[in-house]
Amino acid sequence: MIYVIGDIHGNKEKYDEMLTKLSPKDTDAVFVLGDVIDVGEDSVEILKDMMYRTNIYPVLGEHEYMAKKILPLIINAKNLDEAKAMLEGEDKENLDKWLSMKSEKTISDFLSLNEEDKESIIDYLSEFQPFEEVEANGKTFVLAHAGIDNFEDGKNLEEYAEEDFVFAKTDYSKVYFKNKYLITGHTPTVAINQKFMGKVYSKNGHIALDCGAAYGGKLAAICLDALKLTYC
Ligand SMILES: [Mn+2]
Repeated sequence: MIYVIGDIHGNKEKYDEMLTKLSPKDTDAVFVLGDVIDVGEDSVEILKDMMYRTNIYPVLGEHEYMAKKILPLIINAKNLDEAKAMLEGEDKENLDKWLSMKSEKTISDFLSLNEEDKESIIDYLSEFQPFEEVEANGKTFVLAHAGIDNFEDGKNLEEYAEEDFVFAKTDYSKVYFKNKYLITGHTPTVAINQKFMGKVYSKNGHIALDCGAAYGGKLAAICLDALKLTYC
């Protein structure tokens, strides 16, 4: 079976609950659709759990994009204040931007790890893929955290930049692919259409999974083989 889980945002309770509900086998594949970290309290703990599971495949969100840019630069800082003081110019702007994305707890928890764990978190973040394309039950699915910016018909997915996938502004009224579904997180489904509050949005070749787990809503997952939804 192939599963895709939406934006977890540091909510370990819902992450654990979802994995318990899905109970993936070692031979199953669980794609985590980006924005695993920030907002919630348990980002680093979730990453540490994910990295030891061989059946979890992480997709890059803009929060991990910022993390993998900044964490290597502040790896020797003792705390957030020291991290702020050691950066300047564009690096400092990037840290400020990431902090405005509710990353303070993620950074503090990261800085309190031992050297080996810090290195393994940074290594793991580099494994997050900008997109994935998977087939299940005769259907093809493109997985991209926010969607695809600078979209051109027929353009190979490899040709897009990471930024096109993680910061995309997706037009949910537009059919991007004739024969493929586009699965995204990032945009809470309630922001696509009020009627989908707390529910997965599925229309026009889109499947949007972010049901607002970060803000008191639900964490959603889809089993691609059966197109079955699971909520926590
Ligand atoms: Mn996002």
